[in-house]
Amino acid sequence: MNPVPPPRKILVTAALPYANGYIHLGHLAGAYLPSDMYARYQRLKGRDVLFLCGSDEHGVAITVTAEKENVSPRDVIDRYHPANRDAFEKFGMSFDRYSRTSTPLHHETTREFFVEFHRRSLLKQKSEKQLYCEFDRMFLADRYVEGTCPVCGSTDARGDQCENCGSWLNQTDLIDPRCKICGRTPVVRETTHLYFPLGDFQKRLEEYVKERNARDGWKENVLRYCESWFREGLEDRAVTRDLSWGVPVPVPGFEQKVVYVWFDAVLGYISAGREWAKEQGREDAWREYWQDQNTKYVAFIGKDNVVFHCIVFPAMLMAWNDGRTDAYVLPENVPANEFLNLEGQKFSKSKGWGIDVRDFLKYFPADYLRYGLATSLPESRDSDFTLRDFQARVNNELADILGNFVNRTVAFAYREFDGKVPEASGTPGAQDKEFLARLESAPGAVGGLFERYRFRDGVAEAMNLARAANKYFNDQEPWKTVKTDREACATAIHHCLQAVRTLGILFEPVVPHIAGAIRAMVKADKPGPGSWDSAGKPALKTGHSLAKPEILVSKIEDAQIRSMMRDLGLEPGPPSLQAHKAQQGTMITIDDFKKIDLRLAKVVGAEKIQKSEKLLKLKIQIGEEQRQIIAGIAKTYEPERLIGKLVVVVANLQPAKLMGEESQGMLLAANDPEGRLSIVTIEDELPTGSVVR
Ligand code: B3M
Ligand code: ZN
Repeated sequence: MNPVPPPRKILVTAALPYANGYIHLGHLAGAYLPSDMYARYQRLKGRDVLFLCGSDEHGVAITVTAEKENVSPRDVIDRYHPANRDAFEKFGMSFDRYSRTSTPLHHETTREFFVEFHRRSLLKQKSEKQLYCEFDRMFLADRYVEGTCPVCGSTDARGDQCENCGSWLNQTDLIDPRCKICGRTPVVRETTHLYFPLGDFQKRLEEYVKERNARDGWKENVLRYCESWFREGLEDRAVTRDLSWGVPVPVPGFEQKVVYVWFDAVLGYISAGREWAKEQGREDAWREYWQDQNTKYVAFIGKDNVVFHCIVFPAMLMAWNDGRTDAYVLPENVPANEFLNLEGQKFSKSKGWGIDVRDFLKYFPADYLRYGLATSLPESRDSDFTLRDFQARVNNELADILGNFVNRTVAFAYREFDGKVPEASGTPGAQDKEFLARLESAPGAVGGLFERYRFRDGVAEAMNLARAANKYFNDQEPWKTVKTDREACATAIHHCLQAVRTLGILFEPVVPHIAGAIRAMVKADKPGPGSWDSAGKPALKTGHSLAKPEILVSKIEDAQIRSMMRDLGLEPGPPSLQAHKAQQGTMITIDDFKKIDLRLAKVVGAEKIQKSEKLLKLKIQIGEEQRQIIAGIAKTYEPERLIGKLVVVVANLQPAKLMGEESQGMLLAANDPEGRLSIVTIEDELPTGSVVR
């Protein structure tokens, strides 16, 4: 007999969020929900998973927050670390360890790497010109300086990185630099730092990305970022900073400086593993994952961290591995997501636009949010999370498809078959066979997508199974056959109950709480490691008793969304909410109304806007004038259908930019609470420019 091979080890990490603010929905959609779905799925596949994360507690992100709030960096991290750890837990993140980088153990890991590199003379000492604020009397490391990005021209690039174009910058390249603390223009002074020879690794890094991509299929967006780095050419990078908050540099003469935050942050993943092992009482257990070349290591991140995970971290690990026998595994894949917007706008702390997880979960269960996010993940491009979509997904899919199928099936068995699984004694017909085959193949279909980091599609596939199950139930018409052909009825319900259990496993990675409730209804065991593959095979025995049916998912009312938006100060809401507000609003005078210049216009051109599902770019004629209007009607109107239509526009609205396009006015349209929409048109052909009242 062949010995059973040990289960494949999978190491999963999710980016370490800075402990300088609360986790919001954008973070979840970037790295956290996908990594958790992946880890949960792999455990069900029977793989030996270690899932690590923690707070990033060093760097200027922390010290700037501390200065702004007039507290110490320690105060900042001690506030946000526990808050974020708890928020993740409520959201259902199944980390094996959520650590933090301020621990002595992490400082030790960082020192180990640094000292090793220094001992092998890898780090080069260089004196370079850096920006120095004479007023604040300090070198302006990283985010302490802002200015205009030399690559894209964005005016709020930071010393180390431009968020707008993703470039990793050298601060002296910034145009019009200014001190983040006092706003003054800094001077250039010389300072000495230690540099990591990233350029020396370029060839090997290119090979590495190529090889891993060939093996595990890297995402297009990630490959594109890497290529552009390689094209520019990698350079030596300073790995020390003139700051006092961080890991002190363990090299004589440099004790007054700290290690660059990104150097220590990526090592935080390793420290989290060491901490986990310690807690297990097996201090070296972390090596079984990190230092076994058969481990598959997957690093989940958001797009702004690509360079550090696909280039810097692998280079650091290569450098370590070159001189050691205790070699680390490199990421097999780095499935970075793009950004999630909220109601069409970027999450922005300074503009007060966003929803923190801890706030959201005061209003809705974590699984609703998980499902809403899973169906709108920014996997290949930026995506938009709207509360209207969220509500629709929960109501129309989670409640009406999944919840309804489970409920009607169990309720039927409860009522007609004594709360037990009836016998499937009838001869299976074509529909039965087809349905059973579908059930059996579902775990492979959903799992195959998860393996390829296509979580949106995987979740859609799982929901499709629930759809197919509802259809099977409908086609079988058990409510009729219960009177005419009890055997056929029992057979159908038997199959439906098996499907309930299957769904209770396949939905575990995305909505673990609801999946548990589904399994509880058919009294199915908690799925153990390895249960994924057999999830589609009938497992409930005839006569197996069921629990009392319960409503699994209750629908979200408009009012619930409204009250959350109001409490969180989020305006504007979805169209139905705006309409509602208008109805409730105060009365206006005729003079107020006269301020609005409504005009008849003709649509003379219309086209889709790339990257937007909602927006159309219209060219309209108002008298002599032609204008461009960006209208959110693409889901209802094909551009061609609009040409020649007589419409009504607000002609004196201040121009605004939508998706980079200027909109010079607004088109009137009616919206209903279901999100349907109809533009306002004029019946008879009056001249364009005519006043509308
Ligand atoms: N803290 C940046 C961020 O939160 C950084 C990630 C570290 S991952 C090692 O986006
Ligand atoms: Zn200053």
